[in-house]
Amino acid sequence: MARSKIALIGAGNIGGTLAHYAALKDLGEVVLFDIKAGVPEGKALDLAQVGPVDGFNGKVTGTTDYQDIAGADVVIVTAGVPRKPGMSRDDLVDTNLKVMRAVGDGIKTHAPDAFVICITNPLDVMVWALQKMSGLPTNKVCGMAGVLDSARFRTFLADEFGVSREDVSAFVLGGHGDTMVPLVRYSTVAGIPIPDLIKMGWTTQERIDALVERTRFGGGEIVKQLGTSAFYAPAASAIQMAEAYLKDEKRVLPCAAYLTGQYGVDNYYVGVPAVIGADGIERVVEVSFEKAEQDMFNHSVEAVKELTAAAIKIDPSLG
Ligand code: A3D
Repeated sequence: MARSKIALIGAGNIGGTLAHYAALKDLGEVVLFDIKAGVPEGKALDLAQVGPVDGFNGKVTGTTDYQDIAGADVVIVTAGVPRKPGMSRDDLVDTNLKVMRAVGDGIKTHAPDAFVICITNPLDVMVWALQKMSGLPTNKVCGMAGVLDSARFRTFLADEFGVSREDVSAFVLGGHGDTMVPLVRYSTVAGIPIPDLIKMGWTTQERIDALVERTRFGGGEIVKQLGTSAFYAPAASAIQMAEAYLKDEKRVLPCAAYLTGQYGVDNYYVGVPAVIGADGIERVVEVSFEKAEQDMFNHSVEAVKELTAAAIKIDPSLG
């Protein structure tokens, strides 16, 4: 059987890390694409030379030519610019929208059957634009944010309780911005909901509230220290989604999915739990909200809608 092909559009910090994870997990042949000649080729050569040491045989190549992504099964998009300290994700709209136009054309022409995972920020608007610009079906285009935001919340919760990170599950829904909605009621330690753990005296509501706030600004915390965006955990999160598609795992993962009435939202990409399998986003899972959760979710959706309207102003063909 032929190996799967994974095309990575953008060979920067996340792109390079994605290639490394994809190779180590032997997910298939990896093609790194970037407009900066030399970068994808150089990174690919370096990564291919990891093969003899770590035991993977899939080809890793670098290119500046879209023809080389032809027939890709998965395309992961990180092309564009990341945040610098003091910037919000929303400050990137103008620049990254133009990048999505070129990437959308490349995918439409050369990899129209791929499952596309967008990571470029501001995520919910970029994935929405990329779907329109590529013309791929909405179930085959999604955004990575929820797995990362949930991983951040899970890390903070595990540290708080002094338990394994693996035993903590959490959902973070809504847009990938400061309005994201970490759902405490649906977050558990080995199936025990956080509110029960508060009653059991493991922690307090105040401490959980502080962790929710830290999760909301978890990306910014790293930008401030590093001077640029996080890349290890974002790459690991997108690879988990790619693997779910390639292996038809039916994983239930929070991701930016196109909504057609679910959660009362129509024609926008918003972070929700979804089943990922061989058909891409196979199903959106609709959980019920309490009043306060619904208010937070609505607030987050409003932020996504406002930014989408701003994108349409910049590129009226999207309207
Ligand atoms: P960086 O290391 O700068 O890599 C971006 C790469 O894109 C660079 O190598 C550029 O040369 C390349 N590029 C620019 N324009 C094009 C183009 N038209 N076609 C192909 N390649 C191009 O950034 P990064 O890898 O750290 O981050 C990439 C994106 O991910 C940024 O927009 C970040 O804000 C975003 N990001 C999102 C999350 C989420 O959770 C959604 C987390 C972290 C970063």
